[in-house]
Amino acid sequence: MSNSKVLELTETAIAAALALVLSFISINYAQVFYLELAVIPLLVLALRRGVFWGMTGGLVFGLLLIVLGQATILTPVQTLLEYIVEPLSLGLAGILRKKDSSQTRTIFAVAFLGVLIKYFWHFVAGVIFWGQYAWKGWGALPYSFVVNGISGLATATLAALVLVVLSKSAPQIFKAKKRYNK
Ligand code: 218
Repeated sequence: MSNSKVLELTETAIAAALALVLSFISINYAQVFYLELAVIPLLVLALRRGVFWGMTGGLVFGLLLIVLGQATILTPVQTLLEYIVEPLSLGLAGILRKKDSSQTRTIFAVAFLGVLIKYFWHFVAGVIFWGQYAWKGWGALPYSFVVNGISGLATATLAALVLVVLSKSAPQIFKAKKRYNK
């Protein structure tokens, strides 16, 4: 295995582990309002390493949530959608990364695209599986749209702000090392 693969694998493991730690201090208010800090290290990974490693980090994180009993499981298909397809697809935002991804507009674009894709799956799962929790008089579709729209916007905004602050103090976080320099 080349040195660069070792670096990428190590960074992927660190990002997934950080995401797991952050998931413990994220907000999940009554399964209605979510503020998910876990996306922050996964977006850093996508910004540094692009789509493949971003998706791999997301997959590892989603599997960790399931294995450690941290996933909210309603049905097998819902679990697949919200804890495998969803974190996998967050990494797709890495398609917008640059050689130097520390620019504010790159960070905003990746954060909003990634979280938009992620919350698209939560919205779909919400319509199919979470309808029984809808407020009185609300259909599953508008309920899921409002719940996931607000949570997605809040999560994307917070993630983008944190990443931009990080990029000002430590821009090197967003520039991937090509290979290990002795
Ligand atoms: C309408 C509705 N309510 C709840 C959920 C579940 N959901 C939403 C956002 C984020 C997450 C992942 C938390 O780790 C989950 C499980 C939904 N999809 N739709």
